[in-house]
Amino acid sequence: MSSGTSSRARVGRLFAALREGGAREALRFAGRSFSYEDLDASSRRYAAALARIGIRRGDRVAVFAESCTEVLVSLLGHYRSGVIHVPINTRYRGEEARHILVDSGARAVLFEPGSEQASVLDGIGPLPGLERRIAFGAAPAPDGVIPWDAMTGGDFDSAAFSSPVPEDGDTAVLVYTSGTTGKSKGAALSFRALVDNTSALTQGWEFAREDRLALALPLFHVHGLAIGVHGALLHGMTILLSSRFDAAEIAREFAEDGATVFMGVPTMYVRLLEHLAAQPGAAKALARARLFTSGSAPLPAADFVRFEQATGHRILERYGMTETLFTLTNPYAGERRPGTVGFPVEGCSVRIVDEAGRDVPVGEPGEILVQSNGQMTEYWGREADTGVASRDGWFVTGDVGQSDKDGYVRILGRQSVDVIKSGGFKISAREIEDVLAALPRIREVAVVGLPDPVWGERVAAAVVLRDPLESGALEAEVEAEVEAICARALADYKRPREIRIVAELPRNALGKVQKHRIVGEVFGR
Ligand code: MLC
Ligand code: AMP
Repeated sequence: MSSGTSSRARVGRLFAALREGGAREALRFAGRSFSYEDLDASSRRYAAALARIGIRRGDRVAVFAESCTEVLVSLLGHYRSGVIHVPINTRYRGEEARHILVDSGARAVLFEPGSEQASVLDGIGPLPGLERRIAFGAAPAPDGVIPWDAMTGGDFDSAAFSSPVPEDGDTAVLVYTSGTTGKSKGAALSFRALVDNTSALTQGWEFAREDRLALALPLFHVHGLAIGVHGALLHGMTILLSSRFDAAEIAREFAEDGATVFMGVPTMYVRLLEHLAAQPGAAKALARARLFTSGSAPLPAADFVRFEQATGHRILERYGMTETLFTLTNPYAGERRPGTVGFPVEGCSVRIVDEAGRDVPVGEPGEILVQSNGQMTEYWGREADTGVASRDGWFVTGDVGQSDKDGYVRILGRQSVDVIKSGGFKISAREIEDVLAALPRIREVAVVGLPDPVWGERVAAAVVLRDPLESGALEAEVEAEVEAICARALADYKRPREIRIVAELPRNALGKVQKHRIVGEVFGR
């Protein structure tokens, strides 16, 4: 469970603000404000309640809920007790969520009755090992489910969990991420990785106690979770939390709640720009901000320029990955160069190599390898996959990049056409292909990402039918079937937005499907 020395220095740093923050505002959510003292006390009660129900250090507890106070309190409670926090993407449907619950061996799951996630859990039904369900929110907890009050209310031993239990090498979270293969894998991130990497990154960005972070990124991925929550805790900042992103609400937080920092995926900046076009008055409040950052997908240089014209801010773009956390960033003080992700974060090294693994000259494209102080410990329970991801001590990102003469790195794309990034979510083309291939009418299917100005990429599918196409009506039927099976089996953002029926898929001489040709020849992009 723990690796190396038994230091607790990083865990201690993560909890310093809770220990010492007192009455300062730690969190604002849905119009309510919580001090550091409040978060300290409620997360201690929650940790004590976990112990009472027999959940211990090293056990996994899944959280399947939109961002809210309870999600944050449970995260802190898990950290205190050394229980591994397993967030699940709230857009996931039955099979996707079931896979994470089973793969992580979760002993408990936290959710909100009446929510979409509650119906998904109902559909999944009982699972061996998943002994407890914990509910929060206004709706009453169903029979057999532990209500939130029982986890955080009432008396508790005030000394319990005042010192967090885990060591720095312990796994803090399992963040599930897709790869080129179908099923998602859990990246095990230790306290050491989270604290070392996040503090290096955010010190560079001059995060400070006075900052108020407008946080609308989901807390089930590392962008919102690692930089957002850990960054804010390490600097004792205030989090202005939204359950989901809404451009008008972000603008309001800058105008009325004193927000100073915003982090987003590029799609959120497109939405903010649309909002500013409709409400030009909002730009004034954004102009007063201290910092805007972008990551998780390429920020088009044109959006960088439009945002600067509207607000005077040059968005600071950085690059990262669930498995390695954040490895490249533009400088805070120096030139933030559009279309680039800057330089290695302190504690990280980056190489750009050719197919033989040799460093390429400046300006030449190559695959990006990284060594990171935020490197995951393993893919949970998947030793072979963990091994394959590393080459001579370097993590193989699968991304292609080049550096310029000043050392700024530019991300050019990915090695694999089977990985799609849409709105900042990573999507496995294979997973969608497997779902569509189950339709009796479909003989073959290839899923690709099409370039898109709002989403970065949009999911599209080229389909070969078992019977030759008879009429246009059939095309509509196929679309309806695809839509229906996706609605049952896949998160909404994975549904193909364009479907084309083709006589055959383009292949090379060896019979391998050529996806780049599908993008051009079938979809005309
Ligand atoms: C929503 N939709 C998407 C989508 N999100 N379509 C494609 N890609 C997406 N990412 C679709 C829905 O299916 C729906 O379609 C329609 O958009 C409206 O849904 P919504 O729920 O109202 O969308 P919205 O809330 O506006 O969501 C957009 C978004 C969201 C950008 C806020 O996608 C998001 O939170 N993305 C952030 C992902 C993230 O945090 N990534 C970090 C990974 S970590 P329809 O047809 O049903 O109407 C990482 C490492 C690193 O990458 O370096 O950071
Ligand atoms: P994830 O697996 O969801 O953590 O996504 C990581 C991937 O997101 C990386 O491997 C990149 O492909 C992509 N990514 C992250 N940040 C950037 C960026 N600034 N520019 C381009 N791609 C990015």
